[in-house]
Amino acid sequence: MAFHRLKDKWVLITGATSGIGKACAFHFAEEGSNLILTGRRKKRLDAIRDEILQNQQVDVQIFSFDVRDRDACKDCINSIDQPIDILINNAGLASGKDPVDQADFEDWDKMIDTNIKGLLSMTRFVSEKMRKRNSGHIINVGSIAGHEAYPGGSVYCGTKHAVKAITQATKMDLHGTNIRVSAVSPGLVDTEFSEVRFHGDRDAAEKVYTNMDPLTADDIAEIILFMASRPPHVNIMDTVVLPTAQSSSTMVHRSS
Ligand code: NDP
Ligand code: 8X3
Repeated sequence: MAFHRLKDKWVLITGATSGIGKACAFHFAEEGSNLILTGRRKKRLDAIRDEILQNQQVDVQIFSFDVRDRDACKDCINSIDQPIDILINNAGLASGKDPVDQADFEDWDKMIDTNIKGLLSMTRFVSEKMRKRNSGHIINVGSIAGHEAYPGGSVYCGTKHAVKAITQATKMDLHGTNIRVSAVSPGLVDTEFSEVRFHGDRDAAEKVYTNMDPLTADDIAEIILFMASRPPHVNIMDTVVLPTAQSSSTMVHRSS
């Protein structure tokens, strides 16, 4: 255990069934944090909870719901008795990479409703409680796509630019409280992200990470852990983190 400040804290992670959210679950549990894990795939949540409970002396609660369902977000937060010390707004996706004139409207709705509105709903319900306690930390998973745009990313990049703006405005809305608000903005991370983006096309997904060393979900979880474990007077606003082989959204060095 490296970060004593996280022991016994309650950490709610959205999108804990895979990738960055799942890695956060294991890393925070190792630090002695209690977990509230959410995502749509309940079997995965069950399995992750069981594995953590076999290895760590922490409490783990699971809630299976879609963050696009605002009532479900509200029901989840209202049914949690413990104070949520840290909210990790991680659930999100890219769906498609088509030019704006050819893109699919369903893809757009999925990204906007999950990455923006889902994140906002969770923030709305949790921050209300945090303000009453004058304590808490909201950590939003943004992206390099929130700092720059790329072809085929009009809506995904738009949603992540929104996450950047929402993070900044949330910090301002909670100005004068002890609540911290942060974002982490990764480049290429090897998770299920690309498989989801390309609608299950594994070949297309694998090409994204071919002949280069991408970031791992653990790399990002460690940064989130670092943010969350700073002393109460330290608020990291954002961290842009790229693989060494990546210099911008569109510049990726491949070995052959
Ligand atoms: P994964 O696809 O591995 O994980 C995404 C997680 O989000 C899953 O747990 C999924 O759970 C959850 N999720 C997606 N849609 C919903 C929904 N409607 N309701 C509830 N949960 C949902 O990808 P990553 O771990 O890479 O993605 C996590 C975050 O990181 C996303 O916000 C992504 O935009 C961001 N990011 C990813 C990068 C990358 O290169 N991988 C780089 C920069 C940012 P379930 O399907 O069970 O609901
Ligand atoms: C995910 C990274 O470059 O695919 O946010 O947009 S990228």
